[in-house]
Amino acid sequence: MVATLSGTPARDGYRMPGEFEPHDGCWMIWPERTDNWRMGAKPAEKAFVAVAEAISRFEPVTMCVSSRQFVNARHKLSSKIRVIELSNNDSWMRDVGPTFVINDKGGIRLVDWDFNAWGGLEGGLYFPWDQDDLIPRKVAEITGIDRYKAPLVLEGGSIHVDGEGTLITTEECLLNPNRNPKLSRQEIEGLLHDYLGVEKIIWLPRGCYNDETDGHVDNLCCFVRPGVVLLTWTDDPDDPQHEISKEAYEILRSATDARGRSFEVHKLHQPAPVIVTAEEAEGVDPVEGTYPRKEGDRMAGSYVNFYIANGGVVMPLFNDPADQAAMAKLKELFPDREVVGVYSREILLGGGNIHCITQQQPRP
Ligand code: KQY
Repeated sequence: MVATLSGTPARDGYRMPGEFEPHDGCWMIWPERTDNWRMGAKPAEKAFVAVAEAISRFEPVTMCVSSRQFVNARHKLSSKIRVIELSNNDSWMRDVGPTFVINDKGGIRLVDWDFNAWGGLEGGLYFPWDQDDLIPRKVAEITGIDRYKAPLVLEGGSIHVDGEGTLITTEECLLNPNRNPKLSRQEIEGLLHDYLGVEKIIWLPRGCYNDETDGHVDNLCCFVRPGVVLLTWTDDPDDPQHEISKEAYEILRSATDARGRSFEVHKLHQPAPVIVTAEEAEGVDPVEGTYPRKEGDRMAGSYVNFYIANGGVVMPLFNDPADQAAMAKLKELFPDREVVGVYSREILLGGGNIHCITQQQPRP
């Protein structure tokens, strides 16, 4: 029987490993809701299949699917991919899934955060979110991995760790009153320490321009390995992203990590602004009172939103002139991994990208 543990990972000797450490596999959720994914989610399905197939070249992939979509997903995914039925409200496994923690004795446990759909009734992105909130508990049952229940609203995309005590996040998200209004910055830092085993937190002010998650760090910057970070970038001073990236760059350049190292900061030049077309906006089913996508909306396109797999990196492509330079940069920074690009505009139209729809299960 799977236990709900009463201590905390830090006290029990567990830590969240960096994404670049070895994995046992990757978890994803099948896209379905027609008020987020255009044209009945059919174009998004193709993109999710491409991501899952790309990752499955490097490590096992589990696709979680509602009962309504099980047969469809099973048919469209290759037999290498495990397909299991799991209720959900949407398909952002990075944010709704568990965070796995490991120790140095071969142990693995998971952290189950509170989830409120990126802001609850104060700017959240959908209601209800009850099935998403149950996912970590169900993953614990499926895998037999014991679970810590953390008293903190947190999405996996709002944090990145180096596995050696350092965490990067944004104030825009973690200090947003729509997440944990009763907790101070110090209390949030305390919980990140307790549940992830981190010692030092680097706070960047803002995430990417127009990121509807309230500035998740996983679209802005990430660790390549301890001491080396990658930041989305534009040289165009008229682009609102310029000031955001410059501010983050300066903080990262002057910061040190938990081990006292300065960061090597690499710039990853963003694609041209990704603008929603009339056809794309019209393909999304309207929700009562709101229209989820409008023609002319700018989506938060960034190459940083990639997934690091065992021996591979699966990165977003936008059919943009900057695609090849971004891929070359990732090949240079990850010389021991194969870099695979997936055209991911359809995922971005839903509000995120490859990192947001995946969650690694580390190898203990
Ligand atoms: O991590 C993410 N980028 C999730 C975004 C949710 C968008 C819902 N429309």
